[in-house]
Amino acid sequence: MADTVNKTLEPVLNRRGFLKGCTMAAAALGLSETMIPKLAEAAATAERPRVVWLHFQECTGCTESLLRSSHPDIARLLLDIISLDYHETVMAAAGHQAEHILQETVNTHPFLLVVEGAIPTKDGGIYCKIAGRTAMDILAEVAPKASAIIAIGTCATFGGVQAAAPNPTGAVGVEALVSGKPIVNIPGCPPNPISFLGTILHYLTFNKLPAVDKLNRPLFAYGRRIHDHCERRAHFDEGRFVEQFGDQFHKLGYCLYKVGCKGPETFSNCPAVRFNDVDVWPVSVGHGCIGCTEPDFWDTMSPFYERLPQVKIPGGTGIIDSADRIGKTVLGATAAFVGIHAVVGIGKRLVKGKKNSDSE
Ligand code: FSX
Ligand code: SF4
Ligand code: F3S
Repeated sequence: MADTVNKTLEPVLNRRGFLKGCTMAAAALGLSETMIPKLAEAAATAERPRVVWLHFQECTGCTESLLRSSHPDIARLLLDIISLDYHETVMAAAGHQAEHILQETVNTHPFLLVVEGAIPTKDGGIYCKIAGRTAMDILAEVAPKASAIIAIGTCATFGGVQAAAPNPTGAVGVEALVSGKPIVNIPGCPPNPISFLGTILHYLTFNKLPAVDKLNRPLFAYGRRIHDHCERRAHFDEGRFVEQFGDQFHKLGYCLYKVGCKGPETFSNCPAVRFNDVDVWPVSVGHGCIGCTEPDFWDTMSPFYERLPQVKIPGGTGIIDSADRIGKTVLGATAAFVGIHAVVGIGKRLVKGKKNSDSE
């Protein structure tokens, strides 16, 4: 049945593309190069896990970014290593045939469940129905039969934009309704495809889901704060900020904190793994992070263009202000460096602090 899905996409990967995909996934997982053959072997020889992919309240951006990304290797590698038995967006089957496939898979085989989209709970869940059944009912039937659950996207993990105040449909993420099953959350609006692929490859290689933080996000992808591995961090530390979009400091690539960047409170691998073939991420193209991997970010991270209130900004004027003075100021510069980082250290503790224990 996976062939039904594969036929709508390009043919399977050649060996080179396969290894390239495994190499990217290994890097994202933080594994050493020596693990690449093991990853590739598991991907090639392990029994392809059956995957049932349910769509609820969402924009399908997660699927779009995964399967129609400009990086075809990721999508094709994924379709090489899993058997995507049910996926409403890309499967050829429709109507009763599609429902039959769903029933057959969940009732006769072990399978991984992927959920994309929030689940509306208000008024008996009537705000999202598929084949005459509510998302709540479908999840209640399918989730207990799954070996494990991957919630993909901020909608399926934390409710997403649908759950933004006043949350008119009572939208929630999977965890609010399902217990007693291993659940991995891969938030992001949409998340980076490599975080999903890395989770699947980890499952195939080590026979278990990856280690997670207290929000059930894989540590390999969400274990570090954006701010701590951002290429503009040196500007932050030096007190060099964009004051408004389009100003001279924006053109110089200064830190976006004052125009609303939420990197100091957001945990994700965006600066490291980046997006698309051109290696970009929001901050690299001049827009602050809006915190899309965090719970309730539509409420807690907005207004998106106002600065976070609890981050102490270093007031430095620069460690070395002239190349000519480098030699003379080395000792002073060292002292200034320590001083500035002490200030930033205080700032870090002032940042909500709710997840510091996970990442530091
Ligand atoms: Fe939600 Fe996925 Fe945002 Fe959209 O489908 S995470 S609205 S990008 O894409 O669920
Ligand atoms: Fe990067 Fe944003 Fe932190 Fe500035 S505030 S260093 S742009 S993450
Ligand atoms: Fe989202 Fe921020 Fe990354 S907005 S895509 S977590 S840079």
